[in-house]
Amino acid sequence: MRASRSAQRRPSARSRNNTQSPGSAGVHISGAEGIYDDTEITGIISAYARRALRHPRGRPDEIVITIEALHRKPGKIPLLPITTLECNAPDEAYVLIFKALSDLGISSKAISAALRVLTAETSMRGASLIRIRSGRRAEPDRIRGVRVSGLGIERVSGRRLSQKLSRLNLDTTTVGEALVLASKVASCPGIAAEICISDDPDYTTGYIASRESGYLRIPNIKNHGEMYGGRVFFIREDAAIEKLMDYLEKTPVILY
Ligand code: WAQ
Ligand code: MG
Repeated sequence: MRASRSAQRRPSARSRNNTQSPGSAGVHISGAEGIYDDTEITGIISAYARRALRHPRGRPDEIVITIEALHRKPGKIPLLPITTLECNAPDEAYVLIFKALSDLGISSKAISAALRVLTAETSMRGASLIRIRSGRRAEPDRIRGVRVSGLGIERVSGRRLSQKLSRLNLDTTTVGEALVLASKVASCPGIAAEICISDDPDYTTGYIASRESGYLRIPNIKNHGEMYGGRVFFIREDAAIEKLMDYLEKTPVILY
């Protein structure tokens, strides 16, 4: 699902959230994807529509829902373990981010480049790819970015995960979907780490994820009310972009 609002018809959108960029299809409001059994499809369509129509980023004027059959049997990949770090403010978050990402072998140049993307006025629909040493951006389309798709969670693991998240008093949809996405991304050859800040103004917890560190939640990564956010995948200096994008966007995987 992707939901957007065209800035032309709603000129107030620009001053309200500044997320329009020239030449884009409109202001990105919301997106979501998953792998489901056919009996679940009608239910998930209405859940996605409801989510798009009542989104904290504003009301969309276009919602596109695409349903595609899987032609390949999905690979099975384990979920990353979850840890919540202690963090009380964005300043503290930046210290944690530099420490955690440097430990994963990412240069300060690349970390600074990522933070520029994540806090830019224009949020992207997908993720930016940043090379771990040079800090160079590598995604072919800087407005769309790379959109991770073809991912879902195995039914029993899904149930177990929501129980676990409810016990921890966490928002199960947001955290569950982020954990599934981060686990697929971390399994991608060529990716060293990911950093994410939600673009929702009322969601202030972000994360860093990698195979080595697991899924590290960072509360108060941004202040309440901020419209910026995004995702950056740190890629090895010599990573082949086409292969990487094929895995992230097209290769189906089921997390367990
Ligand atoms: N593929 C690539 N990038 C994406 C995708 C995707 N499928 N979905 C979202 N993004 C990018 C896009 O740039 C969005 O602007 C940005 O991520 C943020 O998306 O454990 O809600 O859906 O409590 O707002 C983190 C949960 C929640 C932390 C993240 O992201 C926790 C969240 P949002
Ligand atoms: Mg969002």
